[in-house]
Amino acid sequence: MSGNTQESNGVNGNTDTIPLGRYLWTRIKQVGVNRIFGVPGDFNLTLLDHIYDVEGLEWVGNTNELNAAYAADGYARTMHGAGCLVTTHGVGELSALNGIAGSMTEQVRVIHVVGQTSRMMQNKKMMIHHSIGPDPDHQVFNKASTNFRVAAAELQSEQGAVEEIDRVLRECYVKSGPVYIFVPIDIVDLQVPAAALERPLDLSPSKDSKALEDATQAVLTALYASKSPAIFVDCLVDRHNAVSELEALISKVPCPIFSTNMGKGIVDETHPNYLGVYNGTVSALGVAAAIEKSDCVLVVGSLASDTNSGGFTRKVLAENAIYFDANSTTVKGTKYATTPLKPLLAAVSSQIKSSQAPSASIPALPPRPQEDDISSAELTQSSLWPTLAAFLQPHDVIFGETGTAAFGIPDSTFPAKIQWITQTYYGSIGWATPAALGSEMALQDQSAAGTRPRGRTLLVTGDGSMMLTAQEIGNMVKQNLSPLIIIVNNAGYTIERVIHGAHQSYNDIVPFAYQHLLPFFNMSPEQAAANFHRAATKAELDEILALERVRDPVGYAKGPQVIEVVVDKMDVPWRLATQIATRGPEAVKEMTDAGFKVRDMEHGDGFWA
Ligand SMILES: Cc1ncc(C[n+]2csc(CCOP(=O)(O)OP(=O)(O)O)c2C)c(N)n1
Ligand SMILES: [Mg+2]
Repeated sequence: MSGNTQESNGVNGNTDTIPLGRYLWTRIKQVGVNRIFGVPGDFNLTLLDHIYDVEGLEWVGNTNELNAAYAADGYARTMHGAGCLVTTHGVGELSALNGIAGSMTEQVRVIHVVGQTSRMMQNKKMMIHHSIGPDPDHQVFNKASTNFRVAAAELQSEQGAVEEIDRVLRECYVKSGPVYIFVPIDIVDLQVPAAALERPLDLSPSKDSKALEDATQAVLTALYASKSPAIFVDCLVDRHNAVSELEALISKVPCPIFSTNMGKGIVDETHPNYLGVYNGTVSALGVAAAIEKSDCVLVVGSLASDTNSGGFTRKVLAENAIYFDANSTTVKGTKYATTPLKPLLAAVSSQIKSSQAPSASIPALPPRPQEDDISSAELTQSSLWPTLAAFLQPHDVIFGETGTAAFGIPDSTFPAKIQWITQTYYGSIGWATPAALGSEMALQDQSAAGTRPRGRTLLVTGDGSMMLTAQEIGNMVKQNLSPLIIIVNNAGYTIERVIHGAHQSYNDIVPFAYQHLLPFFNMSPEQAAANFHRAATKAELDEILALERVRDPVGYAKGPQVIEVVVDKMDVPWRLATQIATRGPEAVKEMTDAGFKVRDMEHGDGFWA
């Protein structure tokens, strides 16, 4: 931050105090947020006014609050910083809550600012609109989000408000999760001291040097004693901004590297030591054997949900593992607390002595068996994902929505420098579309700041998921963003069909005519026709992906490109069928009776038994 008071706190005039609303937005801008998502309401309007007074901060606005929460989540993930949304008392904040819950469980930094009723209305329990019943407790909505946030500033006075705002912004970064800032409407324009804005917020985790040193030594001792180390990378490495520290460690310990479904792309998948996704029994041939024989697996940033661990079928024993978790480290069963991931990885990689570091050979994996439908002219799940992976370019951000996409994409190997974003643990369908809007804005901000080349955003979503949040495509058109929106049209909820009720009507959906999406959102008919593409065969998809405006939608700069890909409703990626098969023989019988193909996991002599 500069030492110039007027510039750095955004105050027009050298005053000692500024309105609380102005303080809030200035601080939020200072921690790296440039866009504010949300929906106006009469309890946040005057608060929103102050956004326009902060240079470089932009109001985006969304089509509903759930989408705003998803967009803030996507912005945060792509920025590797925080996202922010504003909602209004009750109706707005509750609508956002499902999105916030996803950010909570997936450890994404989101700042949720809520414009509340005035303190007088709250104290008198007035029956103000959006409240619940007679004699309403206006804080009932605040209470509802207690378990979905890492911190909250429940402002009730301008006194101490500055400290509270600063405290929760720090918590957002350090704990990597959502925070709430509740602002009763009558305190928005009260004056607070401006001086704090001159002091940059410390956003790095507090260090316990002794704990870090103890854990580092324990890690090094275990590593030096190991004969066959392996590195297993998961998504929390990215979330806790420890990717460069991990890369430093990888350069010092030559050994096989694996990722998870959610951790793909963090490690360069073209690295000669990278062997693929380890997902328990739901792994490509040879992968499970290669990691499970290691006597020291460095499990980094693990988020071991069922969907990210092959239905809990991983077989890495605690006595053969070092867990580098967000805030603690467990070395072969002994836990060290207060060891944040980033400084710990930095300490280990800087202290490791190359002369003592073990070096493991990299096994050759058996060739990948081919699906039996590989020669089909029609588009299939088996061809779609490798085709899309081959289309990726360095610096792209690819979103895989919950559904066949989230299970299909992990089967492909990415080029270097791809950011893969999926919400595979929380799995709230509809999330990916607004999140992709947030990502596009983050990519714009980063390229404007020169911190990242302008990659493309690829949104890969299902026809079922698209229905929940399709309105946000209108916002993409309005903002002239350039995502590639790839919609898997398989006539319904295929991922649910493969779990149960393959032919039940509850797994059918409202069919959309996707060619009308862009014109409906007011793109001109000519432009919308040029930006809409449909592929039912492999040849058609190849042709679309070769188009200049699809390869370079950012350079073309004429709004989103929509690519509808048609696949059979009973076609599923082998990883998904195999994941369901981990539930046992009855699940396999139900799938095969319904007509799905299930891989023979026992013998591994082909994907399709
Ligand atoms: C908000 C929400 N509602 C319901 C579900 C249950 N659900 C999980 S996946 C899915 C269907 C996804 O269908 P689609 O997007 O078409 O993907 P496909 O598997 O067909 O490719 C549903 C309904 C959910 N995860 N989240
Ligand atoms: Mg579908």
